[in-house]
Amino acid sequence: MLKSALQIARASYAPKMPSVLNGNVKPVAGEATTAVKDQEDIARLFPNIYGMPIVTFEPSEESNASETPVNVGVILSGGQAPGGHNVIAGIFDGIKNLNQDSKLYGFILGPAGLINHKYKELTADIIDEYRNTGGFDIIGSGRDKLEEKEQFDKGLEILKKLDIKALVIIGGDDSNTNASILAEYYSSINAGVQVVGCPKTIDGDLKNEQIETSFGFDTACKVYSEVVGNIQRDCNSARKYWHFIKLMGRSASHIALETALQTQPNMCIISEEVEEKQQSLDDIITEIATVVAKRSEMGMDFGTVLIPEGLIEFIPAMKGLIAELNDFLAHNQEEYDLVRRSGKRDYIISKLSDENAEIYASLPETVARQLTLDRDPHGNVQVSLIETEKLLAEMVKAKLDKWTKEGKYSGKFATITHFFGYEGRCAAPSNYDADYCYSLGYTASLLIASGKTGYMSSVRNTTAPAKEWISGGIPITMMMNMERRHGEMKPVIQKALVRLDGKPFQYFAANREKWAYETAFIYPGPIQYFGPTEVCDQPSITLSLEQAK
Ligand code: FBP
Repeated sequence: MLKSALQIARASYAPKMPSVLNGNVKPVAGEATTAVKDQEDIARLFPNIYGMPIVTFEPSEESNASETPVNVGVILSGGQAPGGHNVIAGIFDGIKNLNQDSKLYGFILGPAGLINHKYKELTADIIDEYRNTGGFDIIGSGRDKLEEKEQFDKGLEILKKLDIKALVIIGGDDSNTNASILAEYYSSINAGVQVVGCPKTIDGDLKNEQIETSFGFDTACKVYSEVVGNIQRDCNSARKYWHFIKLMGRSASHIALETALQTQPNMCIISEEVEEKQQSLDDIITEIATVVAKRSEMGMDFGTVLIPEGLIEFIPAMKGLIAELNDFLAHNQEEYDLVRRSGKRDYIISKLSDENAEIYASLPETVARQLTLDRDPHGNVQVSLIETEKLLAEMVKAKLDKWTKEGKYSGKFATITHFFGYEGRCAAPSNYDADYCYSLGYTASLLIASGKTGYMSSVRNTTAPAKEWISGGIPITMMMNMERRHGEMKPVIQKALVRLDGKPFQYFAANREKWAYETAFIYPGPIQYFGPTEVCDQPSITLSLEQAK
């Protein structure tokens, strides 16, 4: 494979690790834990793995060497996130350190690989090819859900055949929820297979008191901030466009918020605030148009607006419309597919409640169509396919046209729209993600060596230099509560949305007025991999603010 000079240099980068992981360790257990909410239900559903203590690895006199090989299986689940290959490299080095004959098997294309028995052994040569690289292409990823007993049993067949002692599931909140269900099931039947999770998602919404951040968030946000910064410099040079920029994040607005903190755009919408204030689409449009008009009066017919991908589902009226559409299409998809393209919009309008029909009819043609596109495997609308950035740009234009007619506005308004998501998900991991991921993987191997199951690998104190990071494991049930999913109450890991009382949002809220009118753009530039630590090793601003004492 031909490689760039940077790839070659990057291949030999040795991730920085918590110093405790350089020697032998022992797990030190804390107090018994409880679930964040609905403790009785979670305890009842997870009788074998509920209540376990948090463990922290501390130096030990005793060797961690294992007399027998420790074979491990690994699955990459869900969307790509920078650093996944380093988690796998960390697991590999960790289990080889336990016993040189240990083997690592990767299941191909996500959870489906386990069920269909598609796997490959990840040898030293393969691992070395992928160290410090972005992407999940070493084994591929997939969004199939592991949740049925038949799937667990089918998986167990291949795990037994390969003499696999433990399975590491690298995924987001749903995949780690399923990891704990699998851990519970394998414990209940004494299958002899441990299950350990790893916190992944660029969305940054798998975090809590114990898990500081999900991996990939840091790199993805740095990539988006680079391009948003470049756009802002262009914008400030030409002074003739308003850029409407949508940023990934299925539900939470962490990515948009972090990118705003790094680049100081003129506006950034935060979905969680829209929901809290019960804003309508028109409220958001008016808010943007007001800033556009005021900047225009100040002689600035240009600017940037950041829009979180999940926005549409946080606008209360749109949420109601989408819920009705999800439900309707779940039962009538075939009939809908048979309707001619030109008649689809009227067909949907005729089937919705009066209130939702009115909202649907008011939407531009493209967005109305996008709201009825195929659902994801969970039955949800695929927000990454909805062009919210175009919707907002068009509607702000319509509002300004109206104001022009009413003599309230006389500026120019030319827009360019962008969507950044896939550009950042497979970027070469920043030093933070390269180090964090390798440590997460290495820690997972130690959790396995300590016989733990139903735990998530955890590396904490990551705003300090890496040698001071704390390695350990968090019982997954501790992060769970009961939520309604598809009409049924299910145990799930709580999704971490942007907290309006949190320091990152508070910092943004305190500065946004200034950023709107002063053009205080920041241009962060590209991720730096080699150079001074203050340039190369900084964590995200979100994490730094959250962890600030
Ligand atoms: P994960 O939570 O599975 O990591 O994926 C997050 C994400 O990148 C979202 O930001 C985005 O909405 C979605 O994946 C896109 O999904 P797909 O990869 O299926 O296009």
